Amino acid sequence: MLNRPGEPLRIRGNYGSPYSLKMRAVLRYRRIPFQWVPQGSKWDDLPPFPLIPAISFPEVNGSGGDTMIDSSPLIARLEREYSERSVVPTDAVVAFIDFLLEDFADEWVTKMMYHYRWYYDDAIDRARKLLPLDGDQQMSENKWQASQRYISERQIGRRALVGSTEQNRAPIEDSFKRVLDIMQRHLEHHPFLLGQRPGRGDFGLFGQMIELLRWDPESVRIGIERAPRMVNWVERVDDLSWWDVEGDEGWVTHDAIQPTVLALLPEIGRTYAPFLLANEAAMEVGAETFSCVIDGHPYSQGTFVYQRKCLKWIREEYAKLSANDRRDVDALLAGTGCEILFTA
Ligand SMILES: N[C@@H](CCC(=O)N[C@@H](CS)C(=O)NCC(=O)O)C(=O)O
Repeated sequence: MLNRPGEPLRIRGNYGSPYSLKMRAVLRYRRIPFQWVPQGSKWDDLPPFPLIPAISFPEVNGSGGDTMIDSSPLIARLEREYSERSVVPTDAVVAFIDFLLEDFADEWVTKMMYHYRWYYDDAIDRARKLLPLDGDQQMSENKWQASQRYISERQIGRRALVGSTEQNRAPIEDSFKRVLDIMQRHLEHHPFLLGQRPGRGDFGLFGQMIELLRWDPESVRIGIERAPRMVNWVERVDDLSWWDVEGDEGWVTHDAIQPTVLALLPEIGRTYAPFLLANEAAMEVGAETFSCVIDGHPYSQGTFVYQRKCLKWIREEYAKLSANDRRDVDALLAGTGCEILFTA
């Protein structure tokens, strides 16, 4: 079915999917009318895609509707097509930091999410029982049992590819705890990462963290212990349609980014930056797996084409900065370990 002018966007997702909840939260905050379509349900008539979320855009002036995936490019498209309540900071330096934070959340914090969902037995038990019901609450008992087996075997089988292994446990879990500690401090004084309004980094972090802090038993327990403010934050960011913003107001200027947000940069430099470079180097020689040192621990996983693309996108955003803005970004990144993204 093609959308017609005036119809809402349609978003295919499920409740266990961090990127689906990320995009639903963006649409809610931006007050863009949408209809939620549970993936694989009887209501799901969107064209097939390998990933969720997918968003189906209405037809405008006979242009033909279309459907696309991938949350970051989707956010960029929504920015082009809807002007109110933007999630991109107006200061190019702040926007670059926001872009980097979103990517860190999407690609590194997601490892925490996958790990806490598919590594611990009680988490696996919960996920395998609940996830199949997203698409069909009235699923027959037999089908439900079969779906549980299928999903848990498949996801457990992919742990090593994503990086959730005994060897990588310390770098992933330690990073989760440090991010929680930083956010607990940050949220003591500020509602969002970069001012009085949420940016793309907030939504990226929200998507992963709502799963970690509301779903998966071990990470929920750690969250309550270390970062109750963050647990509450994810509930709030899920629906910010009520949050008032005036035009372009509310963003921090680049010389006023909070120290608690700047504290996330060395976290990126300690974990995600060496990961991205090692993945890129492995892809260049056609390796299927790679090893590197993250936060002093040996770390190995399968090479990821998509994450090489992420590194390219980060470099493109950096290249787009004016000379002055780049100088300011360099000053913010100096000594964080993130510099290697641009100098290697
Ligand atoms: N880069 C994509 C990632 C989306 C993604 O990985 N989605 C997961 C669910 S959260 C998925 O659909 N995985 C395919 C599968 O499990 O079959 C985005 O930002 O939207």
